[in-house]
Amino acid sequence: MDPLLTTGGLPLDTSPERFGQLDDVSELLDRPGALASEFERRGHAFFRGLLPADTVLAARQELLSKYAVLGEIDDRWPIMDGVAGDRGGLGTANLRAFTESVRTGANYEAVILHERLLDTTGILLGAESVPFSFRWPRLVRPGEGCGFHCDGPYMSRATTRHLSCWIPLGRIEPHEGGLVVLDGSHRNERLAEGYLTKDADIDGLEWLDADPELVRSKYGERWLTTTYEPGDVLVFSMSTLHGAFDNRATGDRCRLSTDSRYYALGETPDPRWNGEDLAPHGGERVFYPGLGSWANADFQDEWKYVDERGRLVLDVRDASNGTPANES
Ligand SMILES: O=C(O)CCC(=O)C(=O)O
Repeated sequence: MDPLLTTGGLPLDTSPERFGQLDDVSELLDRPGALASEFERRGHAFFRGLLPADTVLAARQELLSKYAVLGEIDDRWPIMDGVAGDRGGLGTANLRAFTESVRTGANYEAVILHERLLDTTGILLGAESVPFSFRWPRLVRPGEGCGFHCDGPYMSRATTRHLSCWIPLGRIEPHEGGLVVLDGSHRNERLAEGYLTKDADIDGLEWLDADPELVRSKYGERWLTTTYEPGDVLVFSMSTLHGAFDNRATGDRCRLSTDSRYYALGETPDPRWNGEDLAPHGGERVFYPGLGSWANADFQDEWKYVDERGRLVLDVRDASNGTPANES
């Protein structure tokens, strides 16, 4: 029997009319016009093996070794297995410095700045592709996932000629925390006229409803995912609704992936994520996903307050309904 797929603890209906597999569109790479039209039509494009697997696995090794320094990864097992640790160093580490080091590692950059990725996103953007200054590497611990949302309200303060790439840094089966997109959602009028007109910071957005069946029936057709392999890349538009399955991997393994954004050369990108001295979502915060579940109120599922020395403030402010993982 296939493992249970859940989002936010709720089971997903995997009957064929509600759930399916992502189609690999790699064969369109030598027909740029057709590829761009397909992306426009579907709101996403999945490429199997776009990047060299060894480049991706070198990034995995680099990132997991860094997370092991915090005790996030237990190196009594092979680092590459990504087994969750006791997080013993998390309370005292300077997370501002740590997250900067993760985002700027040479092997990590070799993935998100890879020529094949820039060329491919360039085809989809219809212009030379420029990476956003900020990047979003993610370690997702057992039990954690990502709520449903579109990237538009978080990324579209300036140009709308931009897109998101989600890249697994290792093999990820759906039940191990794979990304899931809602087919048809990018042309859903209800989203276009409501949610997608908002600015996440100004309007204080949280995740959309947690119930996958409710979200599917309101905004789209079928949930799509796959078993991701190192080298695969999923590209999606700012109006494509997506989330990630809860990580229910055996052996306490973490999911490691990265998401990054690219815009068309000549456009002005969202200043929240571009330029120097960024302070995303205001205040003293670092991108450190997980450790609890707050429906993303005040961005807390992904952004954590730190003190003046970069140390995690575990009791995240205003987490009135939150459930920090260490209190469960
Ligand atoms: O990897 C995840 O858990 C979520 C990624 C995501 O939401 C994104 O790439 O926009």
